[in-house]
Amino acid sequence: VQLEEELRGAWERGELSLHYQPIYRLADGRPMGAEALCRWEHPRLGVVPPSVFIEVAEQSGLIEALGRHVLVQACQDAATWKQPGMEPPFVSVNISPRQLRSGDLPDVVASALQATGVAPQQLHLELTETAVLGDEAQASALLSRLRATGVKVWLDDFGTGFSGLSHLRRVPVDGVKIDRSFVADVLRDPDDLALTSAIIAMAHSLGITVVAEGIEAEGQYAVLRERGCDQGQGFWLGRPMPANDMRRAFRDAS
Ligand code: G
Ligand code: G
Ligand code: MN
Ligand code: NA
Repeated sequence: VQLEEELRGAWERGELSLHYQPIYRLADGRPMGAEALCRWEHPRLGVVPPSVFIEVAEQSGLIEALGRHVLVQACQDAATWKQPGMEPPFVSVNISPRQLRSGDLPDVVASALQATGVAPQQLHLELTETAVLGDEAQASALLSRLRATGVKVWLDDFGTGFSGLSHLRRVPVDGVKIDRSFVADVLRDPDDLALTSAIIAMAHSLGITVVAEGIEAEGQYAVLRERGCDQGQGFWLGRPMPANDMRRAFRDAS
């Protein structure tokens, strides 16, 4: 309860900020965009990781206001990444199950885009597989509505849910992010490599982009590229960084 009280108003007090982790095209190593990751600089406790406070925000309902701030800030930052003559880098924003269920997500997304002048194609929403699992028909309708605006929808932590590959036929998404638990063992465990290759092949047959997360070693990058994985992120490629550093990195890559 105390953390919840302290989280209330934390955005307004400037304690919350977004860091960005770059996402690269594996074929040529070009940075394509970045995932926004929220950080809480607590006045007493120091940095509180989102694995702790997002859950608190989700349980308490604070996630709805926090999620609106995050979307606007992420779009504001992404607006500064555009370079003349290059495709603007995308920003990928995590959406929690409660945000997805709240019903006003399409409006919240539309107003964030409008306020910042960011094109819908530049915004990706990361939904967890479990969030869309509950009511497949309702989730599909919502995802279709979001995608109709031009925003791209990615399934996060893909492979960890129950439904797996068959789900992809019925839930309309633009991309899947292979969970880092598979990527971690892709060089050691033939089953994980087989599963990862199957996800890539299946997703591609449905026209879906595949992103690997948690790439921590060059060997993982190499094998994923060889298997046709489209994009990737991870500590070996780039750690989450403040918005200014991210902007410079995109500029230097252009
Ligand atoms: O950075 P870290 O590995 O601690 O992130 C832990 C979790 O917090 C991840 O699953 C990530 O998706 C989630 N997360 C980070 N930032 C946000 C955010 O702005 N909104 C939501 N809903 N989840 C976030
Ligand atoms: O659940 P989600 O995919 O949104 O989680 C993103 C989190 O993963 C971020 O908090 C980020 O810090 C973390 N992350 C990013 N790259 C790596 C990596 O290479 N290894 C590990 N262990 N975590 C990573
Ligand atoms: Mn994510
Ligand atoms: Na993930």
